[in-house]
Amino acid sequence: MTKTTRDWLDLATRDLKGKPIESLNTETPEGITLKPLYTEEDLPESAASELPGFAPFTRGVRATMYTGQPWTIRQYAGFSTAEESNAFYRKNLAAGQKGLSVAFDLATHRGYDSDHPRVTGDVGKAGVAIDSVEDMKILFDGIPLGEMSVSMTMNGAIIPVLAMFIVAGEEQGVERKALTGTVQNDILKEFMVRNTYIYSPEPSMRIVADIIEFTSKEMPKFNSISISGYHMQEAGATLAQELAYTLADGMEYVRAAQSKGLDVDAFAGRLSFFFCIGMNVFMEAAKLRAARQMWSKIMTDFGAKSERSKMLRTHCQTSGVSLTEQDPYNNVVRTAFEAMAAVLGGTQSLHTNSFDEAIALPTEFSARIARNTQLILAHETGVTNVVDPLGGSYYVEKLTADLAEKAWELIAEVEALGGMTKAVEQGLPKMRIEEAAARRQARIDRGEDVIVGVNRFRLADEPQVDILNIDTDKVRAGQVARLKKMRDSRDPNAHEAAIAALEQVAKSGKGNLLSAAVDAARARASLGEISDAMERGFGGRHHAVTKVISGVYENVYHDDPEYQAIQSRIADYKTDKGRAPHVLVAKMGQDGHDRGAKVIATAFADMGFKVALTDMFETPAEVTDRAIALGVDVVGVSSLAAGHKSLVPELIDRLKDKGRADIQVVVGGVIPEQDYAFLREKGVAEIFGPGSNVLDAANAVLARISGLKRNV
Ligand code: MLC
Ligand code: 5AD
Repeated sequence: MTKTTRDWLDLATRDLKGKPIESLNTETPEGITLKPLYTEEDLPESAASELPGFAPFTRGVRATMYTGQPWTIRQYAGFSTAEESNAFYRKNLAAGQKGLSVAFDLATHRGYDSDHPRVTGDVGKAGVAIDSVEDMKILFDGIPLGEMSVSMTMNGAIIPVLAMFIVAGEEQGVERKALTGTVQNDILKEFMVRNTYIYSPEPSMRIVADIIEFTSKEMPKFNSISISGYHMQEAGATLAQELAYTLADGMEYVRAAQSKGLDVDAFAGRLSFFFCIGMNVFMEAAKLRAARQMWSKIMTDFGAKSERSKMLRTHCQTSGVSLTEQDPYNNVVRTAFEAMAAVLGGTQSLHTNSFDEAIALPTEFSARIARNTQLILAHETGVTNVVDPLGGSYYVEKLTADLAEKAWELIAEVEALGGMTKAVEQGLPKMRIEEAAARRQARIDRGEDVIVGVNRFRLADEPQVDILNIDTDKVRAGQVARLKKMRDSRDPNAHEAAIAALEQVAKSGKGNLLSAAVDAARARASLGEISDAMERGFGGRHHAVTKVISGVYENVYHDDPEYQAIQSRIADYKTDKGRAPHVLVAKMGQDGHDRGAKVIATAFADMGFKVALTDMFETPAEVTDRAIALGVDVVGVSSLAAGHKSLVPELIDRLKDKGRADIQVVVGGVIPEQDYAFLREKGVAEIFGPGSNVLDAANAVLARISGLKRNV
């Protein structure tokens, strides 16, 4: 006799020895209740009839998907100089990589030339330094831009970078219409999470619209934007938030392009997406399916007629935050599962992270393992043999529908505020994401979210791994020399005329910024000069206001004995000294990652510390002045982009010079073990690497402030 779910329930209840079946439910951070079993009864109606290649594309954007053509293995990379990055790209392509993806250094992201005084610690770190067309030509030397598709992750300084790319193509003899690739060009999420903005939201949105206009007319094979949820998840967003805010951003870009008078079908087919794929395998696959389904509806509502306009095509990258400094070879395994999830979700293009992610940029060895993870997936597992292998799974289909439902709610909230530009100005999505991040940190600290090798199954002795070291002084010197040579040899009249014209386009609101910047790049204007011209035209740079949110950590932790213990120690300190222990959480250099700083500030404030947070992108001199003015006990530097070896010693020296060596400096973030001794020698009191427990950190900082522990 066929069994029913009722029969299953009876059987399961017997297994449970009296506990209710609901005790097996899982509450996800997205607010979805997972049941222990899904059956035909859970299948959404639409799931039965959907086919790949047809709107709403739940099962994939192409009819044949990977059976026809596998996804693009597109590893994000860039470091040091254009020469070195070019050599690295060529090796990778020879070893099976299929598309390029350029990582620029932070100076470039923020629109500064390598010789700018604000970026001395950032040149060539975390990406490649590009100052002009000359660098761009070297970067793609021997790589035919008419054939190889190139992704460039650039947002703030997108105008000079894309202009230089177009001119590099020209000088390779490649017409604009033949250029294939993608630019990230997604500024809204920069204001939300990634922080490499340069101008205020309004002129920034004009830049996006001008690029969509230019590329849709002149570069038909080029994807004008990569609307990115990746960084939201990295910043702590739930998958529903990542999904919702990414699509809401997309809606805003469509409106921006329409405001230029463009027909939706003229540009929508070249909008592309980018998602993060974390460890929740089925939820991640469901997220990509839901994203396609939802975007198809959104674009239909925007009046799109062509099927292509309704397709959500996406790149994915495995999650960086899911990887650990501890027992780092575990990261190979994590990345492999995540890559599988991305492929089961039907991604078009994929980057797999290297296992040394939490410590430094990839070495040649770790990059090889990361690439081979995809090659093995594509060639050995059989995953490409069938289109959408998860289609029809009771669980995944239901999860697809559940996630979409949650995301629609969040989109409605944003739309009610007047769309994403307004929501971003009001800080709503950023706040929601920061809350989610603080909750996640609390779950990890409490061991509710298990991370193997970190909060469970920890190794007694951690293996040391070789890491990539970059001599930034050398890179900077080379860049400065090349800039000088270019400035000395260009035609000053042509250069000045092009810069003046660009400034005028920025100022007047008339004309196309990218078009004017192409002329400037051709006249050998540098990246910084092009950025500055627009800055003058727009009337300045954008300064974000930083805020510490409160109560989130307290909410999750209030009944935890360890948390209560530190609260009472802080209370004792207050009674004793008549004031709270005072900490300044600082971000220095062009490193835009602020999740760690925000989580620490929130948690410490909830425990009872008095906490201040600096603005982003501060110099050591600025942080010194702020620390002294506030009268803090400790400066906690959060560093995720390798600036700690230059910026932190400078901060300590400046505090000393001002007679305030008593203000102690602690450092947290991506700090390789190899650098600990160096930092301690420079006077750093405590170092908190990735995976540090927030309560442990708080105890250590309090001990320092109370004088229980002194520098030796
Ligand atoms: C694909 N094609 C097929 C097919 N599959 N044709 C027939 N049958 C099939 N089965 C066609 C496509 O239609 C397309 O042509 C061409 O083959 C290429 O395939 P694709 O699927 O479009 O792949 P790709 O070119 O790789 O483009 C993927 C993309 C694009 C659309 C998502 O935007 C992209 O490459 N994005 C990468 C973004 C990225 O790398 N970002 C890094 C961020 S790192 P046609 O003509 O239709 O185009 C970051 C970190 C940080 O941001 O620093 O913070
Ligand atoms: N090279 C390779 N990967 C990089 N990432 C960032 N910069 C680089 C680079 N220069 C990856 C890391 C990081 C994510 C944002 O992108 O995985 O977490």
